[in-house]
Amino acid sequence: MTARKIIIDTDPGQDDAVAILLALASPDEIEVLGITAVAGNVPLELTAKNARIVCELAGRTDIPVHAGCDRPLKRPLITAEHVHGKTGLDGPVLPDPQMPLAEGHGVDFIIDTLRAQDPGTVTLCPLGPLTNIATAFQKAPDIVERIQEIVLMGGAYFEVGNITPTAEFNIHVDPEAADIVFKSGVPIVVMPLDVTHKALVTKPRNDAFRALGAKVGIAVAEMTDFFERFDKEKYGSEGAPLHDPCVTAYLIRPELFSGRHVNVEIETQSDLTLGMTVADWWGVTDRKPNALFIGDVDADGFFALLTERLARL
Ligand SMILES: [Ca+2]
Repeated sequence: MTARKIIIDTDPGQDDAVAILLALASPDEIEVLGITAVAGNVPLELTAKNARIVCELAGRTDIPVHAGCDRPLKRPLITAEHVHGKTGLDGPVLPDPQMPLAEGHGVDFIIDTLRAQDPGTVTLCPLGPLTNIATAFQKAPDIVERIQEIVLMGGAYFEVGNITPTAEFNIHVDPEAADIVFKSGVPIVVMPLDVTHKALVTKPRNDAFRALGAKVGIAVAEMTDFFERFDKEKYGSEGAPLHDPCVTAYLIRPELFSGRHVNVEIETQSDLTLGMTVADWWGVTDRKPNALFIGDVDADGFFALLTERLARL
């Protein structure tokens, strides 16, 4: 099996950090061509910095990290410091990155990489608002058919919403960008809240990260400790959901996940339900399926994979 080539588009975010670490710890399955930062959980300056902090934590200063778009296509930026803390990566004390940002805009990196690689060999992994991806599609429509697949974290159907009663954060922040991506015709795999809310960092799972003893395991345990305060208070759940790592885990062990190939459309008009992912889970329309919408995960298998891989860093 040759490693799958991916670009990670991200707004770190503690859970983004874990998703990136999982990818970097799995070179047999995943080749990270580069990372593009986008404004989301925190402003771009911080997400671009945090992405480099994570690469340095993994000892991978060779990964190019590009800064992308600093605001959504048509709306002011909404951020989530209430979840992730002021830095976006609150929890562990990690040094400021020494590695510089790679030259060139993140959107151009996505375009140039897709044009340079063979068609159908690059997967995009968006872990934040879809601004960079949609901007790349608008600027260079020729790249759309060169994408192998998009595996993204975003949306919700049964869990409905987290930033509003009916919308998940990533999609709500830039619904116009999400609309462009979901209408693009690219094969899409969606990790909605429906599945990520089943990937909970319980105390034993957090202890397993910490017990790795290495720098990475302890940092991840401290990140999820921080992240957890918010979700325990909000949902009364037994631990914090690890949203974004579902994306990179799917690339390594897709059999851990199950879902349905359905039509997903994005609400862009209604103030009340802006950014809602209207998934035709029950097949009640004749709208054409455009996404594999994941609904379930083998959570024990997921955490076993994560712990085993983080131990390698
Ligand atoms: Ca994220």
